Amino acid sequence: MRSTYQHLLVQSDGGVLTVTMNRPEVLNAFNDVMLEELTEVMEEAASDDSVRCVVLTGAGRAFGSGQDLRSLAEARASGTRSKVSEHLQKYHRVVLAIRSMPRPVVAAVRGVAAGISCNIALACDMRIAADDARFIEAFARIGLVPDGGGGYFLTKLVGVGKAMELAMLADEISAQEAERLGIVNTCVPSAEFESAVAAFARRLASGPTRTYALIKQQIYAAADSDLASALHLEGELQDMAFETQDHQAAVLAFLQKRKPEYTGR
Ligand code: T3D
Repeated sequence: MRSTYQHLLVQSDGGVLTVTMNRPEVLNAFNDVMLEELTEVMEEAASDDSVRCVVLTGAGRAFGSGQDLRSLAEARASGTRSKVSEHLQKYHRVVLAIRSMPRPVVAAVRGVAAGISCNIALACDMRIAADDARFIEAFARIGLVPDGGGGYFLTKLVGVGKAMELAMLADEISAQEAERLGIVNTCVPSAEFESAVAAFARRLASGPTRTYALIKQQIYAAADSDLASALHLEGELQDMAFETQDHQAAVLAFLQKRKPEYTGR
């Protein structure tokens, strides 16, 4: 992993990789450089055994404001803009990198998460929000459909009717409402946000990492399959979990009345 990026801050500590989108002057709107850098980091983290949890967050007062509309308008005016479905493939690559990464990825959302930034937060495995967070499927406000997997993620998280409302009306939802709807896992007071995110990430980073990778595979497959297929996959994944050192050491620790220590192997 590189030591510096143009629009990201990347910091590794105790197995937690914290990736901060860093264009605060435009509320961390995505330009192509930031999107490419984020994709690079997520793809590299997936094969880096020292990373046991990834936290994605934004610098300053926001998580992110979606696609940079100024660079979009400039590219359009200069005729250098590719077809939008081609441009979207770049976003799809980062969404798929997050979903397939064999590590838990947590979005830590402070302030606004709008447009495709909102949907990248939804692509993460879990979300922690500060109580000032707000989520906006802003697309319909500018005549677009939710992209970056938004239609898929929203439907899974809140169901068809609510997804329809959030996508069509594009109203802002508060952190508290997002927690009630199941969009965020937990909402914490702003003053406690950083310590709550750090504690959550540290806990995940000191868990049975290989088993977490299997759980991630299991939960996402189950969301898209029938019971018979889910039960079949469960058996295959449990065969693998049974072989991990963390499983075997944790059983021994239980029998010896000790707390287990997970090495991630
Ligand atoms: O390219 C493709 O592949 C298509 C994909 C599209 C994906 C999408 O994400 S579409 C949705 C794009 N995003 C939006 O439509 C949201 C636009 N922003 C807003 O509606 C508001 O800024 C917010 C509701 C997010 C926040 O409002 P507020 O009042 O807290 O902040 P603000 O004053 O509007 O913004 C602060 C600054 O950030 C401001 O710049 P200034 O005036 O201080 O120089 C504003 O222009 C800038 N900014 C905010 N969002 C964007 C942005 N600059 C460029 N692009 C943005 N998306």
